[in-house]
Amino acid sequence: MKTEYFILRLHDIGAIKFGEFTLKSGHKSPFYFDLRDMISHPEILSGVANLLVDQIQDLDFDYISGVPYTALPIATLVADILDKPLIYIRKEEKAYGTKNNIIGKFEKGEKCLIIDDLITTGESLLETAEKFKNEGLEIVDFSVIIDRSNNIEQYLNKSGYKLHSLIKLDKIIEVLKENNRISNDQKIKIKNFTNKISYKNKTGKNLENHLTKLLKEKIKAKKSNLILSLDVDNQKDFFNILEKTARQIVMLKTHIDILNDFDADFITRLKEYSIKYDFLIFEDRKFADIGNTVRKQYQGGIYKIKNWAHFITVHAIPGEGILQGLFDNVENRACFLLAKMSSKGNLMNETYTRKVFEIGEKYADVVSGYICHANSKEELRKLKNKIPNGQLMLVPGVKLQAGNDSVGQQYTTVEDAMQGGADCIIVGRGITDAENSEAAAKEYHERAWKVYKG
Ligand code: S5P
Repeated sequence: MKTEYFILRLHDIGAIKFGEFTLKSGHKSPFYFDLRDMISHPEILSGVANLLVDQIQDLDFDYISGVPYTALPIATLVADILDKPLIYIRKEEKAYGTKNNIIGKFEKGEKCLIIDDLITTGESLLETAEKFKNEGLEIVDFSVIIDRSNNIEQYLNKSGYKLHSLIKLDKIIEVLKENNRISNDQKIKIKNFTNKISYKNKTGKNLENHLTKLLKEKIKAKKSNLILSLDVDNQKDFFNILEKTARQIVMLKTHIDILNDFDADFITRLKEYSIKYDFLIFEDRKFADIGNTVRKQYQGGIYKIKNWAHFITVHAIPGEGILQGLFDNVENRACFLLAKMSSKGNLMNETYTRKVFEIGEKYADVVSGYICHANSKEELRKLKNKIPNGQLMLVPGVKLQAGNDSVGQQYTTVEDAMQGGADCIIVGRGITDAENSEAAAKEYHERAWKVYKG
């Protein structure tokens, strides 16, 4: 069966529908895919199995798996044709008996290819892969029938996976239009819709403010994703470490109120360093009060943060007023919102994080991105996928080895942070407490950049 014919048959049986459908996200979509009924049409089912076989037969794997329910019968046919053993994961975790969540026999350390019917955000495939990996299997390849995502391959690649998709949404539209199954109007509507809701960009705009652009350009120019968090309590140590590490960093993060010998000269010197070594300045003040108070804290007091910090951190907990208080009538300044902290037991649940992204999207002119931490690259990837297009993800709680400190800090590795989609990593004690801070900064810098550049 040819792909074109397969697309037309899917349309015939109502697996591809056009009209107005409300998605889980609340968006109204002009099209809808549901491949469950393919099992009622043996010639389509075996046709798609053969197309998948053509696509994957040269890949290196020991087992085939299908994500229940829709992809499981298809994976069964593919496994039969290729004479490979089939395994799959129960949809509901077993609460009793042998806690065996994989059905079928397998050897740890062997490779499994996963088949699914559709891919949009990649979240469910990544979750499935993680479950297999927890059981000791190696996962490299995903095979999907319809890819309706917006460039999900590149994200999966960064997490170490390869996506093989049979058809993309553009191809479906093209074939159906050529065969007069959809009108030009419908075609335009579908295109507009997919541009509008790429899986991580609800408004369709590239939400890149002037400061975001500047940071992105600096990342490229310095070939560095490293933000140093220089949390020491005196100027001597501060500038000693800065002198040794400044070449490696794209941005310096301060906690100005930690210094016990702060004076106005400190800011003059800091600015000189920032120009000489070409890094941006980021004061991690974590503002969290009503608009009127934060405005005074930001612009006044002894630190006058607004005058020297390109970026600040802000908690969205007080609501939008905090951003109005901070940035109304302020130019050339932006912030990062705390979306998911690294400290153990923090109260930022999924709903909170989502609302932070919503506020950040609305105020994208002053919000350059988000501070997000998670203990695995998969969890981080999920966060990254929800961040509006153009905004950045900075990941704190990063060390060469995962672990904790004694007061709640949790660390993930440089590789996990970067593979999870970090634009920058924030590193403090991993560098400042190292015997040789220069060498440590170099190592963090190089390891992060290696993943970033792919
Ligand atoms: O969730 C967070 C957010 C931030 S900004 N977790 C954090 O650790 N940070 C900051 O990153 C924290 O205040 C500190 O300055 C730095 C991490 O330091 P480290 O020594 O644990 O690497």
